[in-house]
Amino acid sequence: MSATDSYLGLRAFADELARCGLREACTSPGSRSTPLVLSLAREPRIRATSHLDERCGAFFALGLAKTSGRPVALACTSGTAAANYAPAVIEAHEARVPLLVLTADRPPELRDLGAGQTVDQVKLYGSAAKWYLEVDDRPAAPERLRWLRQLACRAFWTALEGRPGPVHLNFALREPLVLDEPLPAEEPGGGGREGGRPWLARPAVRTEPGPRTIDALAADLAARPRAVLIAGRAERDPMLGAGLAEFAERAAIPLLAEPLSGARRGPAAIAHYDALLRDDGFAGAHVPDLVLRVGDLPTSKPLRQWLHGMRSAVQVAFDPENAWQDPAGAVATIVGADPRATLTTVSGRLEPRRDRGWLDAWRRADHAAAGAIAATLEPAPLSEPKLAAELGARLAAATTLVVASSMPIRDVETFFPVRDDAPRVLSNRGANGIDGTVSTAFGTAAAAHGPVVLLIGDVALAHDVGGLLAATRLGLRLTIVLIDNDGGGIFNFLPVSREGADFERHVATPHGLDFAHAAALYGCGYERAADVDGLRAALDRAEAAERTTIVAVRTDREANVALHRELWQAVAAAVG
Ligand SMILES: Cc1ncc(C[n+]2csc(CCOP(=O)(O)OP(=O)(O)O)c2C)c(N)n1
Ligand SMILES: [Mg+2]
Repeated sequence: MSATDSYLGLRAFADELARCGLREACTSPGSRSTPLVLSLAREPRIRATSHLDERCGAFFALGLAKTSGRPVALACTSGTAAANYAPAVIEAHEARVPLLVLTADRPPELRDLGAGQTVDQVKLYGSAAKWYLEVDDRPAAPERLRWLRQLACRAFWTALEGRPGPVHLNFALREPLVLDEPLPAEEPGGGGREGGRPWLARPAVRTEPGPRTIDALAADLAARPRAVLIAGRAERDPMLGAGLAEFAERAAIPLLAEPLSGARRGPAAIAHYDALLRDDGFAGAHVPDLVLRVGDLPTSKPLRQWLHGMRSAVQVAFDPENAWQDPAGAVATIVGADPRATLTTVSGRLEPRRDRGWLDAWRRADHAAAGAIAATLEPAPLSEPKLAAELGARLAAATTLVVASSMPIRDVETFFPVRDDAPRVLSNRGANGIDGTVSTAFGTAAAAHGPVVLLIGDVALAHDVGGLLAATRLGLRLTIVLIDNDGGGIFNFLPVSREGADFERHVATPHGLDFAHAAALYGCGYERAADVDGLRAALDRAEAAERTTIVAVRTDREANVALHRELWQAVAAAVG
């Protein structure tokens, strides 16, 4: 077997991925992966970005795939290189993001014999990979090339369709790994199908609801007027948020939408449900009799507990991707049809004059909560909640906001206003990791049409500080809003915070890092903002800058807990 055979096969494979619609590949360096990486890089319809750290590369691919909605290919060498993909592959599985993970490996005759950089890569990502296949290295006969074309299509469509997720192909590659003659233009067997069509097309399926589903939902809504619509993270259908808002308004039911749903909009949206539901009096007096759930469960713990504690409410989940978002076993019906299509049809069946008293009660409470929050934050210095509220009010509709796990995503959920022109909000909430956040945001920046802002804590930034390399190496621009409370501020809310020095050292993990040095190392701008005016000016400058800028806001973990408690009390008093 010659290198020409390997390259002919991989050229057909890459051509077929491009025909399916793949546009992005993230490569990492190595020797065994050379034919794989060069074949992707040389396919003109694919943009191949290079990442020297596979963990960063995989999270970058995740951000690209989330933002674009298309599968993204990853290619790396053998050994621990491939293992470094694992966190992003797990997140992609949990969050249902399509990835094509292409790892290079030794052929069977070199495995488990002490050959260099060889580890067991068979099913390396376990159940996180939706589909796994060993791909051997074979002479480029016509039937082999036809199989590789079919394989590329199958991998692409498998990652994208049904429940999207990562597909792992492990390529055994034999030496020589580089060509010693030009690759012939002709492909044995004649190449792909006419007209640039993929070998195998798989038109997307949108599951329309059946008449019985519609009848049942319409009957539920008629019989149970105290309904709520809960919307959590849903990244696939860009029209879903507006569709849910329209339905909630027509049905006159409160819409409790996490910003990750894109549905915190329209007159039925309730922005401050997290703060409202912390008040037992409010939560108890506003128990619904029907709950419609779309997308992931929102992050809010009070919301989750409220949903879990309901005995009499009928809970209906829309789950076209078979994701089973119901840890408490509260859901009575799962509708597998597309939620937007279903609710649009149901809204045609609603009684024309539904009572608006239930929705109005929620809206009055939300209004009161917003007033209490503003009155508490207004006179106080710049804080974590104020920062979230400020971003919620200021970011333009064309912006994409990437939010780190821990307190940033919670503050965005609690303090973002209702806005019809809200920015798109993305977050790695499949597995809730704080890892790979910077890289995910750069991947988003590579795919988004408008500016990208990252809201991140200091521990999460320290965790993926190497991701900053994309700023200069790939020439990508982000505004990074860093909340630096020198440790994991989220843990100060927990009982473990009473454990003194052990808590500080092993849980809060203060590090004392000055991220100005990280900014300097990675060629980024750096500014500190001490108050709201300073923050606004710094954000203006960062957004106009040609390079990535870190805008750092220093906060105090204990004061942050006290402020959150003060805010929750103020909301409770306002609605009590
Ligand atoms: C990879 C990973 N490791 C550990 C955790 C547990 N964890 C959750 S939040 C957090 C601290 C995050 O700190 P920071 O980013 O500074 O945000 P803050 O809590 O201060 O808002 C940690 C370590 C996690 N979610 N993911
Ligand atoms: Mg922190």
